[in-house]
Amino acid sequence: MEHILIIGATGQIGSELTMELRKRYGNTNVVAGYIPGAEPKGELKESGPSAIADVTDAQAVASVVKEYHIDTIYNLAALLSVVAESKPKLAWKIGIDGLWNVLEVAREYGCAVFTPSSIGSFGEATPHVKTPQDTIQRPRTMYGVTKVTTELLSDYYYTRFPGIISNVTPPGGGTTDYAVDIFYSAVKGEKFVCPLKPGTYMDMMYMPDALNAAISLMEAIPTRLKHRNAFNIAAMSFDPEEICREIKKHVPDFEMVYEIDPLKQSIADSWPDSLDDSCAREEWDWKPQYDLESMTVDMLEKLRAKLNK
Ligand code: AKB
Repeated sequence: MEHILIIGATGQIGSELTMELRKRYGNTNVVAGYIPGAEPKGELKESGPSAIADVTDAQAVASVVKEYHIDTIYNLAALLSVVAESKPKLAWKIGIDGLWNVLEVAREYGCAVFTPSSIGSFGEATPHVKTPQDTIQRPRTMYGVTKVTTELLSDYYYTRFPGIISNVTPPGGGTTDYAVDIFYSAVKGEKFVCPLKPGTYMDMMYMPDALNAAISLMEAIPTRLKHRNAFNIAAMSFDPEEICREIKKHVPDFEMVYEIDPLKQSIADSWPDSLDDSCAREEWDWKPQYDLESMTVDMLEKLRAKLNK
């Protein structure tokens, strides 16, 4: 990886991945791709080049790749699960037509591509506990359909991300987002209204581990990889009760009540409770650094500093 383009650089993962790649590969070698209306700001804007790179416009992506001699593309453009249910056509246009454009440009210019899949690529019929690397994938959500199609469309490498928790850019429109929102409520001293039932387990990951996964896989030794489909990666699995209990250890007055959102609940119920990530561990030494305990400490500390609490 010498010259890298991040498509979706101002989104939840993109904003932090761009800065991490600039740290590792040099500021001028990492281009922050964005769409009009979501321009980079602050450090993201000042620290390196940025360019309009809308996945729905193949020409625009191709001209950025050409201008900056790009050899690696991280394609992070997507609508998250809950939003995709209300805008299925747009979810397809961005997730699949967009990916097609990226793959075509990558083929023409000889670029490697990373594009994330998700626990959303699984469905009701998938074994929910320790979900195997190779298993049944018949999701009923539009988000899931685009993620399975993404996996089938591409021979490149990618990972199935769990819910990503970060203290920098908030996510928008995901089923796992409650696990980010809960920290903001705790730090602001507000009661948290949880949209999912107790006992709803999902895999989650702290952002530093997600960034490491995305970069390590692109740096992996190809001959060690036995799998060419998306890798399961995991770090922790918890339900609303467990994360609430963990936060209460540090914020004893914290309160959580339940008001179930039927759409989010049905999506969460169709997703695995926990993934088996042993193939990623064996084939490219995947190993997360954060568990629920250490993530909670770090999230609360960073959010308190950010929100001046
Ligand atoms: C979502 O909840 O939609 C995402 C995901 C797990 O892919 N965070």
